Amino acid sequence: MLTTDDKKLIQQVCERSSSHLEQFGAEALERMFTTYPQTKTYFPHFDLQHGSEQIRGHGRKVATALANAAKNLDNLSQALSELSNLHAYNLRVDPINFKLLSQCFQVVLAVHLGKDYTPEVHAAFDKFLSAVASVLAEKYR
Ligand code: ZNH
Repeated sequence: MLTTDDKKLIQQVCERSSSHLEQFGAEALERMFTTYPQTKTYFPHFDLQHGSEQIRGHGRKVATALANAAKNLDNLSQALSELSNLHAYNLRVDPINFKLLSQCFQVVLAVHLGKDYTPEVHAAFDKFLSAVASVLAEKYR
């Protein structure tokens, strides 16, 4: 469960990152593709070279979805319901991968926030990204 303090930290970080959504999203994706190459199999139609238009565009979409979720921390299921359908019924991404991307997002935040990426921010994002991942996985059967 996210505490009131967690929610504040998440929203502060998202506001601070709002002008870098594409960059942070793309960096997280590139990090995921390099660190966990098996994740590339979901993107056979993408140019996965560093800085490609598709990575940047998709990075922006994913990070924007997260920023939007951060504005709806009290009703994540509702806020993410369309994305949840998409991942469960159309994309059929193995939910294991949500953890991998979350991990990569944390590292990107740590790199950019530096000393502001405190253990408290880390803990809050860990809970937030896990909550997002469970919503995205909740319609699988
Ligand atoms: Zn995902 C898509 C979000 C994870 C895979 N995604 C997508 C989108 C979004 C997202 C927003 C777009 C949609 C539209 O267009 O409508 N994701 C997301 C999030 C997350 C995710 C938030 C977490 C956190 N995904 C994921 C993973 C994977 C994926 C992990 C694998 C690995 N997605 C995907 C795909 C797609 C998507 C494949 C499609 C792309 C294209 O464009 O084709």
